[in-house]
This record gives sequence, C-alpha cells and structure tokens, in this order.
Amino acid sequence: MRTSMLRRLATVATALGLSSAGLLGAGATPAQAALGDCPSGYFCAWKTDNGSGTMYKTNASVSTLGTWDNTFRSVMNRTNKFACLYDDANHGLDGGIGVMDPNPSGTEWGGPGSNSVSSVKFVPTERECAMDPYPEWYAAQAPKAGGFGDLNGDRTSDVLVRDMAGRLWFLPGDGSGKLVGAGGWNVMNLLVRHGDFTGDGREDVIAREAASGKLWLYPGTGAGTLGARKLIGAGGWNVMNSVTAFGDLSGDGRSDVLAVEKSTGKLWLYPGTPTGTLGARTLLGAGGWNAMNSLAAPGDLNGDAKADLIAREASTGKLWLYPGKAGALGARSLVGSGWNSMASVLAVGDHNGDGRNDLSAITNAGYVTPEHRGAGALVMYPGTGTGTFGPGSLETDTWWQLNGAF
Ligand SMILES: [Ca+2]
Ligand SMILES: [Ca+2]
Ligand SMILES: [Ca+2]
Ligand SMILES: [Ca+2]
Repeated sequence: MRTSMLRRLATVATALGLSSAGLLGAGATPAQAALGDCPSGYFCAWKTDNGSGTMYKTNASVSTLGTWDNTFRSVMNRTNKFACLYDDANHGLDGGIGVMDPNPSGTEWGGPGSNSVSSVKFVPTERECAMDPYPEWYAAQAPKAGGFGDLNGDRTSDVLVRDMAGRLWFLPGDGSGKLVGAGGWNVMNLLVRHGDFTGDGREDVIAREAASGKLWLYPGTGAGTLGARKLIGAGGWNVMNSVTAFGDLSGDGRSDVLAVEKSTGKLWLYPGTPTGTLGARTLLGAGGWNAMNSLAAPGDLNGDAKADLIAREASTGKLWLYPGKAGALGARSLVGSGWNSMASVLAVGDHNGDGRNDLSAITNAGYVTPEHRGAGALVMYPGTGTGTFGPGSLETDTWWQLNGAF
C-alpha cells in the first residue's frame, strides 16, 4: 500500500500558485486492518499516524468536526470527489487547506499530521477547494456586434470553460459563471467556436469526439446555452492536428473551418454551407503547418474587415498573423514572441470594449513576470486595429486547473 497524494495548500494563494507541498505522513507503516475498515464511498480519518485506533468517517461535507476537531493525523478518501481539509471551520479559506484526491478503491492514504483540520468538503474538481469551479472573466461591452465570441448576443465577449470534471461553464463577462453542460464534455478533444454556422445568427460550437473522430455542431441558443447537436463530420477528423472555427474566409459571409492535417502539414479550408454543414475542402497551405502548435481565429485584426489567423510556432514560441484575403491567407507578420509560456490562446473578439478585436492567453508553468509566476493567469493583449497587439495585461490568476477555454 502506498501513501497518498495528499497535498497541503498552506493558503489560497499557494493553491493558486499550484503548490503541491509533497507528502505528509509518508513513511509511516499502515496498519492494514484498520485502514481497511474505511467503507467504500467514505472519507475516513484517524487520530494516529498509521490509521489505527478509533476511526472517523463521513460521506458528506461537514462544517465542524466536534470532538474530532484538530485531531486528524491520517486520512483516506474512498469517495469519488476531492476531499478538501480546512484548518478553519466552515470551510474558511484563511487557514491552510489540504487536498486529497478521490480514491474509491482505498489504495492510498496519507496524513496531515498537523492536528489542524476543522472542516471537510467534497468537490468535483480540486480548484473548488479554494475557489469557484470556473475562473474569473470580465469583459467590457463592445460598441458594435463583432459577429463572434458572443454566445448570448449582448456585445460582450464571453467564454466557455470546460473543467476537469467535464462540465461546461458559460462566462458572460461579469465575473460570474453558469453551468451549461452538466458533464461528459471530456470525451471531446477539441472545442471551438467562431460565429454562426447554422444561419440563425447565433454563435455555435464545434466539437471533435476523441474516440470516433466525429465532428459535432452544437447550435447556440443565443443565451449562452447549446441546443441538440448535429453531426457535421462522420469521422476521420482525428487525422487533423488542429481544427479552428475561423470566420468567413471563402467570402460568402458564412463562417468556415480551418484544419491542419497531421501527416502532411497541409492547411485545409472547409467552407460553411447554408445548411450548417461543411462543404468540400480546398487547400490553403501546401505544407509546413505542423510547425504551428496553436491556431487562433481572432477575427479581423488589421482593419480590412476580413478575418485573420493567428498561429504559434512551436519551436520558437513566435506568434504570427496571417491576414485573411479572399479565399486565401496573405503574407504573415510577426506579432509576438515568448508565447510558449502560454497554455492556450483565447480569441473571443473585443475583450476591452474599444471596438478592436483582442487576444487573451492562459499561462503555463513557464510564464514568469514580476506580476505572476506560473500557470493559471489570464493575460489580455489588446488589438491595435492595425494587425499588432499592445502590451499584455494580467487580468486574473484564477484560470487554474481547467480543461480548456474557448
Ligand atoms: Ca456575450
Ligand atoms: Ca447558429
Ligand atoms: Ca483582416
Ligand atoms: Ca479591444
């Protein structure tokens, strides 16, 4: 039996900074029989370092621990949720927080060893021990509709976020979040959106199913929620490295899809059709596109009213702008460097409300500035309207432990 991945998060701030303080209680030899007493579906605790003696158990969150207050020394989490162990009563965030992964089989155990736990909470994702399940997203209303990045049609850029539990959250731009997908979204290995595909003027979402390579269209309802899906790619889309809902490139006013083929590095254009499907593809780039490990569709950046493409070069971390032309892409220009310290790029229109499209990015462990070090920050790069970006500004550091944003 091995010891658990019990992590001790000294403060909320260190939780944000992805602190994992290592194992506590490691090295103690478990008394197998006593640890084996923890029933399936329960969290259990003991006053000893080896899981012997009287056992505490609960399968529901508790605000206070009564006679067990400040006594936990070894713990086991046989629930299917993360167990958050707070030094404070009532799940207060001022004191330390320990986190224990779900371990229904009861093969792992560990201990805070600090006699400090005063309340316990069970949550679907680790970040919920210390914060909301969704990150903070604030956006200013744009002077006019941008045609994309706005699922609820209020001229304010919004975001869909997938959490580690496979739930989908709609972030309207006022810091709040609304659950719009109760679960199951982790079967998708790609989620994109850019404008309307179905012809009703409402923005839609396209998702690729990992197991089947199918491409699904989820029609936007105009309220930030998604309607019943429709198959738009019967299979085979797993041969693509990246798939991006782009906006209109073909010139018929309908949003199109771009995709990079893994085996060839070719860039393909799949035109949107009046029936909400994708038409016969045409070749946009003859090869070399596998050198890019991130594509983003920020809309028009250089002021010619044609949607442009942003691509990140894997080997250099350079960010390139490919201006959209009629049915093609023009000569690229360099618009950023050091972008390999970003986990993902978010292109949802005009973030700061000045009428120009912007680009935002979520940092990874390689991100280091005086303001923030590591993963979990959202940085906004304001578009200038001439195909460049102003300096990035750190918006919030709550974009931690998520499974995608688009
Ligand atoms: Ca909106
Ligand atoms: Ca639509
Ligand atoms: Ca353009
Ligand atoms: Ca802007």
